[in-house]
Amino acid sequence: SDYSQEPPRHPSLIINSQEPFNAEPSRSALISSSYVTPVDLFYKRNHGPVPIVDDIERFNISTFKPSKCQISNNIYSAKKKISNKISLTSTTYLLHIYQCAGNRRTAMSKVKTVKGVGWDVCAIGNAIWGGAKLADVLELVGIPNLASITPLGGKHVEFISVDKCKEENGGPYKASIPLIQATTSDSEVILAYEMNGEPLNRDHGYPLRVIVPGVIGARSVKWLDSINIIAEECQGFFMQKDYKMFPPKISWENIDWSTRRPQMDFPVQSVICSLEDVTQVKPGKITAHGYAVSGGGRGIERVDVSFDGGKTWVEASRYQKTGIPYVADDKSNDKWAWVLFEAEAEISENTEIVAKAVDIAANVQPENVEYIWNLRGILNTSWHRIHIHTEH
Ligand code: MTE
Ligand code: MO
Repeated sequence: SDYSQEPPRHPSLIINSQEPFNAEPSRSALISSSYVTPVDLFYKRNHGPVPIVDDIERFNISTFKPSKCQISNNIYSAKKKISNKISLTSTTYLLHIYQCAGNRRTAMSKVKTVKGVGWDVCAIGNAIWGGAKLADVLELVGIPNLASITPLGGKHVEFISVDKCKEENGGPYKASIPLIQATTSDSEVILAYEMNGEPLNRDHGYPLRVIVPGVIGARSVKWLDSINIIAEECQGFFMQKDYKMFPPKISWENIDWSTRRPQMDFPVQSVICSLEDVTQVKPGKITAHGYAVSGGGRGIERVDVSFDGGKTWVEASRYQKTGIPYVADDKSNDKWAWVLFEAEAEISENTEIVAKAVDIAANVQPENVEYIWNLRGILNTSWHRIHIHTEH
C-alpha cells in the first residue's frame, strides 16, 4: 500500500497506528476545545491509505436493477438539483456525533487480549455536517417509494468507497444500512460534503461521505464512489467479518461470524475526559468533566458520578447546545449530538471517580468491562473509572 500521499495532520493528535493512520485527540483537547469538535482534532480512523479523489464526477447511484434505472451524478450537480426543489433551498446542516466501535478498546484489552487498533476514550466527535439528506437524493433519482421497490428486493442501501483495504483484498471499504432507515421522513442520514462549515478534508472523506447518526462510525463510509440499492445486506468484510458483538466465551477458535448481525446502533456511553485513568492530585476540590451519548437517537436522561468508587452517586450537571450555527431557520435539534457533563466534589484521600450514563430508554452502562469483553474489543461502554491518588 502507498502511504506517500497522506494529508497533513495536527501534531497534537495521539497516533495509535501510522499506516493506516489512526489517531485521536488527547482527553483534555477533546473536552476543552468546544461543544463542536474542531476538524483537526477530530479522530481519524482509516483502513488503508487516504485516497486522492480528483475525479468528483465519479459519484453514481444505481439501483439493484441497473438496466431499468441507472443514474450518474456529479455530486455538485446533485447538490444543485436538490437546491431546486422547494423543500430544500440550501445545504442541510446537522449536528451529528459518531463514535468508533473500538473507542475504549485499550481498556478492554487489559482484561484479555483483543484484536484491533488500541484507542483510549477519544475515538468520538461531535461535528456539524453539511450536505444533502440521503432520502432526498434517493427521491431525486427515482427511489422515493419503498413499496415499489421492496417487492423487487431492494431492502438495503450500500455505500462503496474508492479506498483500498487489505481486509477487502485490496478492494474498497463498503457498508450498508437498511433502506427504511434511509428513507423514512425523519431520517437524518446525510451525504456530507462539508464539516464544520468547510469542505470535507481528505481524512474525513473528501469529496463526499455518508454520516449515519446514532450508529457505529464504521457505517459512515468515506470517499463515496457509489450508492447501490440491494436486496441483501452488504457482504463486505466490515459488515460480515468484523464489527459484530460476540459474547465473552467466543474465541478465535470457535467463532462463527454468521451467527451475529452487523452492529449498527451503539449503546449508551459516558467518559470522564478531564482526568487521566490514574491521576495524582492534592486533597481538595476536584471536577469530573466529560461526554455522554447514546445510539439510535436516544437522548441522555442523566449522568451519575461517584467520588467514592460507586458507593454513592451525584447527578452531574449537563450542557447540551440547542440550535447550531449555520442554520437559518433554526429548526435543528440536538438529538444526535452529545451531552457534556460536569460534577464536583471535595477529595481527601485515595479514591475512584466513576461515571455512568442513563439514556431515555433507561439503558445504563454495564458496571464491569469483563461482562462485555469480546474478542474484537468493540463497544466498551463499561462504567468509566478514574483512580485518584492524593498527595499529602
Ligand atoms: N470509510 C472508508 N472508506 N474507509 C474507512 O477505513 N473507516 C470507518 C468509517 N468509514 C472507514 C470509512 C470507521 S471504522 C470509522 S470509526 C469512521 O469512518 C471514522 O471516520 P473519521 O476518520 O472521519 O473520523
Ligand atoms: Mo471505527
